Amino acid sequence: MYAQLVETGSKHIRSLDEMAPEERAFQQRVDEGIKIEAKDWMPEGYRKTLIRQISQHAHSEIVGQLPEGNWVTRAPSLKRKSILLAKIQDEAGHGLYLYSAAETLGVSRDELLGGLHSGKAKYSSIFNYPTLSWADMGAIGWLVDGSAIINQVPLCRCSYGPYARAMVRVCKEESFHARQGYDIMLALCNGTPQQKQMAQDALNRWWWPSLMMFGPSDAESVNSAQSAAWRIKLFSNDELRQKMVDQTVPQAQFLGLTVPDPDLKLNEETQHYEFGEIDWTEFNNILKGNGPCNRDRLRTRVKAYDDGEWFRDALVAHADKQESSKAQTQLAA
Ligand code: FAQ
Repeated sequence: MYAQLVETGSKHIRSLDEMAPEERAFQQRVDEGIKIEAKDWMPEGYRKTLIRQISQHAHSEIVGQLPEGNWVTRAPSLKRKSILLAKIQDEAGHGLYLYSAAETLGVSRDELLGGLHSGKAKYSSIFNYPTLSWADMGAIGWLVDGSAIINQVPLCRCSYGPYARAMVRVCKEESFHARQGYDIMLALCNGTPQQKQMAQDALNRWWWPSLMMFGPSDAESVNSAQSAAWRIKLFSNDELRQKMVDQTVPQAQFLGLTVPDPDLKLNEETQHYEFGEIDWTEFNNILKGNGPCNRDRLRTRVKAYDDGEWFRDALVAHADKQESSKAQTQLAA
C-alpha cells in the first residue's frame, strides 16, 4: 500500500541513490520504522511538512470546539451537558499537545496562532458548518470524531516521535467522543418520530462534509506521495475515506437512518460500499474561506485570543518576577 501511495503521487520522489548521504541515512531510518526525534537531523521539507500538518491539526482541534460550544447552554440534561463540556475541554487539550509537538520542530506558538488568526493557515473544512440542532452534537461525535479516529490511529505509528506519541492519548479520548455521539443518536432514534427526524436531518447535513474531512481524492492530493515516503501518511485519503464508509453505513442501518446517498451500495465481491461523487466544488470553496461559517469561526477565535491578552501578560509578568527573585536569591547565596 505504502509503495503504491508513493508511486501514485504526482511529484517525483527521489530514490535512495539520488539522495545526499545525510538524507539517505535519514530515509533508511524512516524505512526501518525508527522514530525521528526533535534533535535528529531531518530534511527541511520533512520539518516543514510536519509543521504544516501538525499545526493544521492543532488549529482544527481548537476551532472544532466552537460548533459544539454553541450547544453547551442548550444541552437537554445535566448529564449531557457534563459530557459535552468534558469533550470540548478534551479538544482544547488535543490542541495543546499538538501545538507542543509542532514547537519541537522550531516554530513558536505565537507564529502558529498568527497563521491561524490571519487566515493563512488551514484548519479542517468540517468546522465551517453550522450546528443547527441538538442532534448535530450526536452527528459530530459519531461522524466527525469517528472520522478523526480513522485518520489518526495510523498517525500513532507515524515517523515523527513527538507527533506519534501525542496521537496515542488523542485517539483514546476520541473514542469516548465518538461513543458519546453515537449514544446521542441512539437516544434520538429510540425517541419520538420528531426526535428521529432530527437525527436523520443531522445525518443528512453532516454525511458529505465528513467524507470531505479525509481530503482530496488520491489523484488530486498534492502532499500524499512525499508524506507517504516519509511515513507521515500510512494510508491514502481515499483508503481512509473508504474505511469510514464501510464502518459507518452498518451503524446508520442499526439506528434505522438512511445515508443520504442514492448511489450507496455494497459491492458483494469486495465487501466494500461503493458511494456517490463528492461535491469537491463545495470542499474547495470552504478551503478558500467561503463556507457557511468560515468568517464567523475566525472572528470568534481572534476575539478569544484578544480577550485573553491581559491574562497572558499577567502570566509573563509573574514568570519574570519569579525569575528575577530566583536570580537575586542565587546572587545573595
Ligand atoms: N480541510 O495533499 P493533501 C478532529 C488541504 S481533527 C481543510 O491531501 P495532506 C477532532 C491540505 O491541508 C480534524 N484542508 O494534504 C475534532 C492541503 O493544503 P496545504 C483534523 C484540507 O496534508 C472532532 C490540500 O488540502 N485532522 O476532527 C482538508 O497530505 C470534533 C491538499 O490535500 C487532522 O488534521 C480538510 N478536510 O492530507 C475536534 C489530521 N483536507 O496544506 C473537535 C491530520 C485536505 O498543502 C471536534 N492531518 N486539506 O495548503 C492529515 O491527516 C492530513 O493533513 C489530511 C490532508 C488528510 C487532512
